[in-house]
Amino acid sequence: MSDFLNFSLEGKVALVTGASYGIGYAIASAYAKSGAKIVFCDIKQEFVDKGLASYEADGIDAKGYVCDVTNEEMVQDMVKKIEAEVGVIDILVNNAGIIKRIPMCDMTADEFRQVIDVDLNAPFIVAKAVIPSMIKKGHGKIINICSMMSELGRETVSAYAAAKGGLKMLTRNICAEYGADNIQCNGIGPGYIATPQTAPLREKQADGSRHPFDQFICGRTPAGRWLQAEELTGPAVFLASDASNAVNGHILYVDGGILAYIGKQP
Ligand code: NAP
Ligand code: GCO
Repeated sequence: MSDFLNFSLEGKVALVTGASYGIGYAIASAYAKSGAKIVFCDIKQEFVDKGLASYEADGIDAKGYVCDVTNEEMVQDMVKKIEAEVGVIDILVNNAGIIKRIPMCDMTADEFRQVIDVDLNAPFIVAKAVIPSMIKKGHGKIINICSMMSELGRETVSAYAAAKGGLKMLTRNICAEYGADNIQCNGIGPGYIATPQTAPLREKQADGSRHPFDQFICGRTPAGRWLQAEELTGPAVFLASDASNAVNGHILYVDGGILAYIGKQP
């Protein structure tokens, strides 16, 4: 089969940041099932250990590293260790992220900076750490996990939207700067996914009714439901494989149709 129809990740080394659970875990697991060697990081050893146990339970041989992706020295050390212990990173997924849902005028500058640090500065730091070896190897794939908030705003998520909007443009700029080195940098923009990050938006109310936001999002999604992290894995494998070598600087929205829909009529 020609490379251009090749969805396999056989023999590739994939680093997924923040992949002990949630979206990162789903993507890393799919990469393993597509033949890749998985390495992931999390900020605490206890979460790395929990992630390793989950991967093992799923029959996946993963390697975990403790690394705060906002810390450039830790990231550089981690990438050197991965290159020595596993191999040069062929695929990077900048997945680690946080959100703070606070009305903008109630948010401190430090809280704003914390979100920008993890959701925008860290993808820059990790990409900068892996690109030199990708250039030497002659290829690389970088996938940044963007968001509906790369395109839309909503109350209480100013820092997150600013970060994810910036991540969309960082994605395009890495494409522009390193496309000639056969590095493809694309984004995935998930819709609303049922993970720990969105659990507060789905919590049952005291009277047992659905959370208002839960009802709102189902009305804004043509699919009429929250999406599952596993529904991102096909697009993620595509963007990590040779099948997408001519796709660069693109944000692939996997949102159940949210961005195409004005919302269910009342
Ligand atoms: P999640 O459940 O909160 O998981 C986030 C992961 O990132 C956790 O493993 C967390 O580790 C890790 N992390 C956070 N800060 C870190 C740091 N400084 N260094 C290393 N790891 C760090 O989130 P998720 O829902 O899976 O989302 C993953 C990505 O998708 C995020 O970028 C998010 O913005 C994006 N996204 C999510 C949705 C959604 O609806 N869920 C939709 C669009 C985009 P700890 O647990 O140790 O903090
Ligand atoms: C929120 C949600 C969203 C999702 C995701 C949507 O509070 O609106 O957390 O931001 O996490 O980014 O694509």
